[in-house]
Amino acid sequence: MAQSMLPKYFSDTEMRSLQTGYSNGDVASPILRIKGVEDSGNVPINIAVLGDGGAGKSTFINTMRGVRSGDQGAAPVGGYEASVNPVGYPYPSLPNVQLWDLPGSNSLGFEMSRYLKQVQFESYDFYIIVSQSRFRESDGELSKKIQQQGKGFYYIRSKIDNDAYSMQMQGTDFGEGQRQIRQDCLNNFHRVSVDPPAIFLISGLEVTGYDFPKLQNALASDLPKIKSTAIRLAIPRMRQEIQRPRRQILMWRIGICVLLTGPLGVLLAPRFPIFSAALFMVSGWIHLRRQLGISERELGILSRAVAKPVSLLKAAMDRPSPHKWQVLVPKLLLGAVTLGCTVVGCTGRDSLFRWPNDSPVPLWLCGAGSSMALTFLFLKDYLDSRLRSVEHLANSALD
Ligand SMILES: Nc1nc2c(ncn2[C@@H]2O[C@H](COP(=O)(O)OP(=O)(O)OP(=O)(O)O)[C@@H](O)[C@H]2O)c(=O)[nH]1
Ligand SMILES: [Mg+2]
Repeated sequence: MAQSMLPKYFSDTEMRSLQTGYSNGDVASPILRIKGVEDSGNVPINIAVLGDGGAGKSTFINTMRGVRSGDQGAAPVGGYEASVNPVGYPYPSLPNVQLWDLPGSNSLGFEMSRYLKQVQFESYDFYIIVSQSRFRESDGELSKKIQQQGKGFYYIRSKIDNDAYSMQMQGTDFGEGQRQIRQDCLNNFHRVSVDPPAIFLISGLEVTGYDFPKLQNALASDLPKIKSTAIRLAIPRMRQEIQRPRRQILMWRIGICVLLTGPLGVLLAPRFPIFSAALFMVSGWIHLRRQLGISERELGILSRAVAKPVSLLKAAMDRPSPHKWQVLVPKLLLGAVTLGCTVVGCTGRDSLFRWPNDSPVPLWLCGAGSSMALTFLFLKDYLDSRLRSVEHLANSALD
């Protein structure tokens, strides 16, 4: 599938100018630009229509768009021309919405993971699972994957006209039959531990019958929420893209600090690796802090533009990382090793570690290695946390 189907909020030129501005300390512009996109409602929304082969996906898309299967530009129906790649169709009732006709999840002969990769599953903003006659295991798997991404979906039981006919032939009350189908879907979602989505029983051949009108209304009223979720989920990606050039430069500088920590430490004070680590961690930290600090002026511009107090924006930036321990433990361990090498070196109790030929070099190398690793982790984590605080700032400004 073409890369161009990923939501593109900025043109290449715009992205380059935001990257340059950001590198020069302009933090407010990217956030305000994202806000502009959100306010304009001009957010491209890609909806994946997926499910088993023959479930009625293409028929559903055609009916949504008010075209028949034989019309020009209609999605091919019947499986004869089914493509291995998703195909996008504009949905005229809602501007900027594309319905993507995905190949049947069981029709490419792939395992689920390969199928998901083939259709770039994670690049869509919303999903509609189409299923016929009963809940399939693949429906459960797909809905789990959608929920894991924090995105929404609808569940469609298609070909309900066939069920209506069978029930009529068997003398079953159709209202009761529908209730049972819904209940069965709900039970299955609970069974696979997925929060049940909105469920619609439709005939892809009857736009005014069964739950089809309800589904169209639901999509129209859910669209603002789908758009804001799409933007929220895109922010980390946009942030990474805008910050990429600056991060690269700063990572180079961190690399230089790390390279200096080990050799310089061994040359100047081989018995005291903790001192060279401390020296380069502190100087690197000061440098990164200066480079990545957000000025009061920038915060003021942002605060006025989004009508939120500076104090609130600052508080959002200082939000702690959810992975505090995962980040802290390796640094503590490396710190302990570096400190241990220093203590052993200082107190002259290094005879145990002298090898071979009574040489202190292994101890020095151990100290240099751990001090380099410690400096690297400390500065890289600090860099990432500073860059992440911009994301928190963006989320708070856009809330
Ligand atoms: N009775 C009835 N037939 C339907 C309905 N939806 C689709 N069909 C028929 O089911 C067959 C398959 O429909 P498609 O829309 O091609 O199904 P698909 O899911 O796109 O199939 P693949 O692209 O092969 O994965 C066609 O013959 C459709 O006419 C429906 O709601 N009711
Ligand atoms: Mg199809």
